[in-house]
Amino acid sequence: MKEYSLYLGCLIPNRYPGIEKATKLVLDRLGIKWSELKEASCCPAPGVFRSFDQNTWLTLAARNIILCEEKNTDLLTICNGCFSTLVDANNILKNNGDLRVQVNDHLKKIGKEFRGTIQVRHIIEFLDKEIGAKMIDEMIEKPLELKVALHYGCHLLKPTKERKLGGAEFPKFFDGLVEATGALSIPYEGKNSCCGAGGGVRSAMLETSLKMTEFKLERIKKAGADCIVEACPFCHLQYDSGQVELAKAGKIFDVPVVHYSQLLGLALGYSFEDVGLHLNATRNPGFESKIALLQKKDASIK
Ligand code: 9S8
Ligand code: 9S8
Ligand code: COM
Repeated sequence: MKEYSLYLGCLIPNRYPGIEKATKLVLDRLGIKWSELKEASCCPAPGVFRSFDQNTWLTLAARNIILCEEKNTDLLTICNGCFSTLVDANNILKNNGDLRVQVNDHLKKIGKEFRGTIQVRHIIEFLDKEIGAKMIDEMIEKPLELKVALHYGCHLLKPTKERKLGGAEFPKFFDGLVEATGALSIPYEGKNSCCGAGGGVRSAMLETSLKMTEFKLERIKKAGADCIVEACPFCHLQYDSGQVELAKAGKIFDVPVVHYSQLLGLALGYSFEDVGLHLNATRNPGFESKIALLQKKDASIK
């Protein structure tokens, strides 16, 4: 298997270091060769930088990609926003000669050049294609009988023409990985709609963004989910901190939020603290004791 450079982005090291730790534990356990992409900058965030200035966005993204080209590794992201920027920028620069010349002209000033030799991967499509749900299922030590409300997040699926990850309206690849941990991915209304955070909405219009989050949480709660699972720290932040913000207005949901790396970590036998779930703002003691109970069960009775 190839070697991968783990690109952490901004939010995970700064706001949810538990996701970073869980991802590293899980990659090691799955036998994936990885090293952290040091000296990387913000990807930069697609909904913000790309919307304002395409050339600046492309040049900064190219620099991050080049760091991987220099190490001769593919780039692995654990955030939908980072994936969106880096996979799109990589494709644009590989296919558009004019833009590549412009970007390389800027990069020459720091002695760098985009060559187009690596691929950008997102942990979910990567695990689905390179490891597979079946293999993950076989490695599980603590099957987690949980009802999961899965949130794909916009940037993992869209634009559909570019992502080509299979069934943008009714995708299944992430559900398969969730179910490999022993959980049930339950249907709920509005499953593919936005969490409310992206595109600068959380920073510019917090109230509007929270209305979108409330829309999702109402439906997730109604469907009887034990937790939300996502693979994007911005969605994680929006659901997790968003519930604290909504609670101030008397809207209580108490739905725990779990990044897929953390879910997989729990199913591989790592504790709640090992995978950093104690660092969430929204804590639900009922959920925590359920996890502890499920982890006491033996995998042989799966
Ligand atoms: S880096 Fe800077 S703000 Fe963020 S986490 Fe994901 S998107 Fe890329
Ligand atoms: S959903 Fe709509 S734009 Fe996004 S991917 Fe993550 S944050 Fe939540
Ligand atoms: C969302 C990233 S994951 S951005 O806010 O759209 O840039």
